Amino acid sequence: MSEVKIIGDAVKNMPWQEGPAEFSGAPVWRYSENPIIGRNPVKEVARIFNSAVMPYGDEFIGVFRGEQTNGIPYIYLGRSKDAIHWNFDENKIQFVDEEGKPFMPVYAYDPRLVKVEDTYYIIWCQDFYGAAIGMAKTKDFETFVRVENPFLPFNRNAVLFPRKINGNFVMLSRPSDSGHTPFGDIFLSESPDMLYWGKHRHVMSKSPEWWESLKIGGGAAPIETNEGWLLFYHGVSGTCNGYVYSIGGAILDKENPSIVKYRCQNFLLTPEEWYEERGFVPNVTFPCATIHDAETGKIAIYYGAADTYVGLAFTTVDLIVDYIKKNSVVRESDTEIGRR
Ligand code: BMA
Repeated sequence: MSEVKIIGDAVKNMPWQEGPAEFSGAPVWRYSENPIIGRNPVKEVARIFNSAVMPYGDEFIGVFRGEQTNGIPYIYLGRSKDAIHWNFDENKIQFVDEEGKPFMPVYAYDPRLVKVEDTYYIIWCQDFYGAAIGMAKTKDFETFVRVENPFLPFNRNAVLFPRKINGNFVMLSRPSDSGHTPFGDIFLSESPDMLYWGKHRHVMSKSPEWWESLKIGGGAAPIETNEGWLLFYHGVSGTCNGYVYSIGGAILDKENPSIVKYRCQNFLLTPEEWYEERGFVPNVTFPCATIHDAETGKIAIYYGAADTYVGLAFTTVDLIVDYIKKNSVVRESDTEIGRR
């Protein structure tokens, strides 16, 4: 067994459930009480899914995709003592501009929550004359100030790295089209100031494996380990009956994360349970966050299920890095610097 180390903080009260002694596939197991968030969780919100959580003080906080009963998605704040049972604010997060004036997106979905230095950033998808990435920052989860939109449309999937690399903020994103995008690779962009983004690099493409043969997109914020950045992402396959979203894993180079060091050819989790196969959009497992404990190496993966629920799955950094390395296939488009 490897001795991989998570570089980060210890998490008090880490959500956890022991796994089986043996695995037939990837060493990832679902929480037995899944889904952890059911239908109609908040007044006028039909479903919460594709949401991101993190430790906050001795407790937990999260930004949740709330699909309102009128069909418009917005981001809601939630708090929890155990990262499993969540209390949501009834009102959606109120975003303001730099002068403190209300500045709400038309809609907002698939939020990620990432702390870089002393600031928490929320990254989501919104309308910017077409689907694009929106961002806001907060230090206290009371005032949420919008940050300039980092990219032009169309782009519907972005997540920040939890620290600057070589002095710059780094963001993964997946440029797309205006529809349900039957293509898509993961790219990386850098910014010195969260205002101007550049030094764009290609990180990884879809692969010939069935579960990620149509498109891929970044998922949870990368986890720093001594082996590199551990990335849980989503891979999509196009069946005759619609898309299937599975969870994949890769390890990116620490100093130059457009280089993929290892990439698991097998999915880590694919829709199998009723709450993943049945819902508003069937056959979706969509990772948006992890909680990870540097002391024990435990990892809890939070994923949207069937665009209807939130599911929780577990692994450890030793088990998952070992599995990704043993089943790794990297191609030229993964290992190159990604600059043409
Ligand atoms: C993607 C996004 C996700 C969603 C998925 C499956 O394009 O819209 O929010 O979970 O499709 O419907």
